[in-house]
Amino acid sequence: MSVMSRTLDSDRSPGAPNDRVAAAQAQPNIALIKYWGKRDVALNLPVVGSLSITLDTLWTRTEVRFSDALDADSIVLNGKSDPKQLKRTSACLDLLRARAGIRTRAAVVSTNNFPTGAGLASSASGFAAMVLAGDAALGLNLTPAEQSVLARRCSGSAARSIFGGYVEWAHGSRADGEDSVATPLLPADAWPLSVAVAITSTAEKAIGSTEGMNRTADTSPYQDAWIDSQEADLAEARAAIAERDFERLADISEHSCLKMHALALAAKPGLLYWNAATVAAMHVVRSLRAQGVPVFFTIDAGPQLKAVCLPSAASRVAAALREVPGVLNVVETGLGGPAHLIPTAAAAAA
Ligand code: 2P0
Repeated sequence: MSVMSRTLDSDRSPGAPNDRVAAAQAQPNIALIKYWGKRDVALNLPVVGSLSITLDTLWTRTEVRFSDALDADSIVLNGKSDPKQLKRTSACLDLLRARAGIRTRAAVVSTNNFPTGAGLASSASGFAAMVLAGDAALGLNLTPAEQSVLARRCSGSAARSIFGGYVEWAHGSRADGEDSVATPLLPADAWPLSVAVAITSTAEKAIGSTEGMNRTADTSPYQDAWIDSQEADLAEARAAIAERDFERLADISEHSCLKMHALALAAKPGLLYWNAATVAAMHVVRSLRAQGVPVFFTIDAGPQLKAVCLPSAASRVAAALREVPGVLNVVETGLGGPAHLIPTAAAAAA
């Protein structure tokens, strides 16, 4: 038995006969057309639609155990009790409890096989996995669209990690947000792409996405331009994907990434998510592309750079990123499938 699974077992609530338990795995997704900004903070509704790719070899595995023996919710993340995550976890469990009409508390045990809180969308895979596991534990029989709506309320980008491959999350127009849901555009194997994640820091980011988005909306002079131009960017990305046109997808994805960062940089105080290695890696990707290598970059609310390329270029791109000063590690992955249930033993052994 590994050290990790011993820790998880000892932290686990003792199983009681009437416990309702299930486990699920979800993968992070990377937005090519970015989500940034909320039109309703309480319901977590975005000001813009977004479009993403779901990854495969990076995952979150989560077990949710509802038990009458518990008098409070708990969360064990990567083998450690994590009180900082408890508020958001309980808020997500509350949504599941409301659906089931119960008040039973739950113990959540979750493991990521990648750094948490460093711009690798651990909240996307984490809350998608939690919603699937909670749904199964309580026998709610939610549709994937309903799971996406619930996951969105827990963390916006989690709406997209319910599905695999290429996914679009609509901003929706209803005040209750029920039409702000993700839908799959194309399965991963219909147009396989490779992704190299250049990890330039494993520290937790100083300013979380929610705070960053709200500061941007309140203070950035570019907020209206961001909202006004998003529909055209989404249409361009959809067309590029439908035609499997890599150059077209590369151009619009880098544009959306740089525009999101320009928007956030113009907040007061400005949000600077890049470090020196991030910028160096951007130049390396641009230089490869100028030499005809099919690759582009995208960067989220953290210092990691994600290079997206055709599979034929994957080893060359990863090798070039490994040479960048300040790049600590490069994780190579492809596009993956939807969030899915797993045996509870698999979550425990993660
Ligand atoms: C995205 N990001 O589209 C954008 C681009 C980061 C930059 O979605 O407040 O953790 O929980 O809804 O989903 C990260 O924000 O934010 C994110 P909340 P979330 O992937």
